[in-house]
Amino acid sequence: MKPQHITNKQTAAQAIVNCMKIEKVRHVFCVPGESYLPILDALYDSPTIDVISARHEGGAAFMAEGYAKSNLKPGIVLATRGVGAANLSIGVHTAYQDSTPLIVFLGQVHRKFRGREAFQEVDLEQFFQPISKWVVEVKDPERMPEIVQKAFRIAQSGRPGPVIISIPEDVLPIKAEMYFGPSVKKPNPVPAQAEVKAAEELLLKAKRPLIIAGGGVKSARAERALLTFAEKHKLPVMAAFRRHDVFPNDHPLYVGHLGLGMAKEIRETVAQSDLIVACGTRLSEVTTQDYSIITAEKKLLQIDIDVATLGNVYAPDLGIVADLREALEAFTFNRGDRGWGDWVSKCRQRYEEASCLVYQPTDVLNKQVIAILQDNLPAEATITNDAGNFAGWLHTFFSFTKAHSYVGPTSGAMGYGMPAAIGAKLAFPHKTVVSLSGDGGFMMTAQELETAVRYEIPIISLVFNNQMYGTIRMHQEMDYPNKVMATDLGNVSFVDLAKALGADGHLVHTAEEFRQAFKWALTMKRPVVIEIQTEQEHIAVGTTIDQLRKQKGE
Ligand SMILES: Cc1ncc(C[n+]2csc(CCOP(=O)(O)OP(=O)(O)O)c2C)c(N)n1
Ligand SMILES: [Mg+2]
Repeated sequence: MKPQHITNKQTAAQAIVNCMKIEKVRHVFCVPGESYLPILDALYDSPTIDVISARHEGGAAFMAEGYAKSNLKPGIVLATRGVGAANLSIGVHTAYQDSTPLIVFLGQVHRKFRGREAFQEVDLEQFFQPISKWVVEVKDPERMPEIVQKAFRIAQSGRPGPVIISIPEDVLPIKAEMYFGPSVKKPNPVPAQAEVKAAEELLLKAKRPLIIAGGGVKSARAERALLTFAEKHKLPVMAAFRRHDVFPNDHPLYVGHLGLGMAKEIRETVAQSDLIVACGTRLSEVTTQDYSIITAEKKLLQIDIDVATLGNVYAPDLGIVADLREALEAFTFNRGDRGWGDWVSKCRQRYEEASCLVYQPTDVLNKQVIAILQDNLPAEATITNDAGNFAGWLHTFFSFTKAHSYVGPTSGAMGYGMPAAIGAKLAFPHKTVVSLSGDGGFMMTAQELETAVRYEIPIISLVFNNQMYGTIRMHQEMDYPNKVMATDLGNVSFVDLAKALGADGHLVHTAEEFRQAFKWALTMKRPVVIEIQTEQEHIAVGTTIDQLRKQKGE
């Protein structure tokens, strides 16, 4: 490494915190452990970094992931040895699947005890290898800055993702001369001229092109470039799974979201397209609807910052490694009047049919709640969500119009929504942050409400309580009708739970009650929960338990 500044002797733990300062880290999320007390001590001496001590490492990791996904800066997590590592691994997996920059520091057992199955010992390098971009154990204290700075670089460069640093506890207090490099600047690769030309030729030949925009557009902050590009050529844009905010949903060029339980109208648009322009999407199982939508007769133009993502699922006719903003700005071709206007209008019409959100008092409560949210959320707001069928109404009907207004787990991890809201609120304190969860998912990390209370982080949590693991019940009814097993849940008062944890809450049964409660929540300066009692029968968007049973019976 090219040394930049040499400092006086300092401990390896202080070096870690100094690396954080070089990268302008403002928040770290942790559950404390005796294995890394020197890092906590170095943080004690560093008032520019706030430490958020969570109730569970899974919660801490989701907070850090939600923080990173909101403001595109790396999320930092600290935890202890095998036990903390096991607990937080769900957040690491989410960061891996969602391409979110995350850096995890784990105290490890003493170097002299390694390999003896010491107290709480886990070989962290093996443990995290399949779900991280890089995992490393630091054995030499003087190499701490080199490795930590490399971790910051790897987490953010190319396809972002999680990096794990394991540090034997005896390494942390050792003093050494430390050499620090400059802060990380992400490389922004530009497409070659020949690639731009080849891409333009593909586009010009297409009759029904369709852009699928994914997280790569968000991490390149290329939303505006995408809008300009799409507008110039009247190209339809579809959002990849849980990347709703990549393009304004109310724009005539937005034509839908490739999600779970997708409407047939949206599927029709993809089926009719003859060129897919995959922009910063890894074409995941959900985005491609079980790898079904990109058929042999379609052309595929894939642009991604990561060479390993190109062709990982489908061999593209043309694959370009580039930063999405650089790539979209490089396309300067002109199709003249032969734009794709007619094709776009049809696609948009289909999207509107599938997602029409007109407030009807007869609508199922879940849908009315989304309509009320749409009308009452301030312009500067972020929505986070958990995994579960309650989210279907949000994903189908809510219209995301601003960049960086949605934070959801493409990993489908339950328990994500509320802790991610804590992270999002810390990232953007001026924004209203609302999490949506089911009763099942909320209970997986409900304890973090106390973390929000302790640090005075005012988030609004909506809990859709249908007293069941509804999504799994739906699959159960589809495959094994009338045989309910393991999917019923007890009757929890989420309002009482919120109050017990120091937050506030309201129980609602009707749309009108929800409207009042939500208005009240917006005025609150502390964490609040709105428990929405929903019916089991309306198990998913557009279907009921009775209908599922009848379908199977036919
Ligand atoms: C951590 C985790 N465990 C299990 C699952 C499988 N799973 C997906 S949705 C779901 C039920 C969600 O229930 P709830 O949060 O109450 O939402 P609902 O579907 O009832 O609206 C389960 C168990 C998962 N996605 N994540
Ligand atoms: Mg439920």
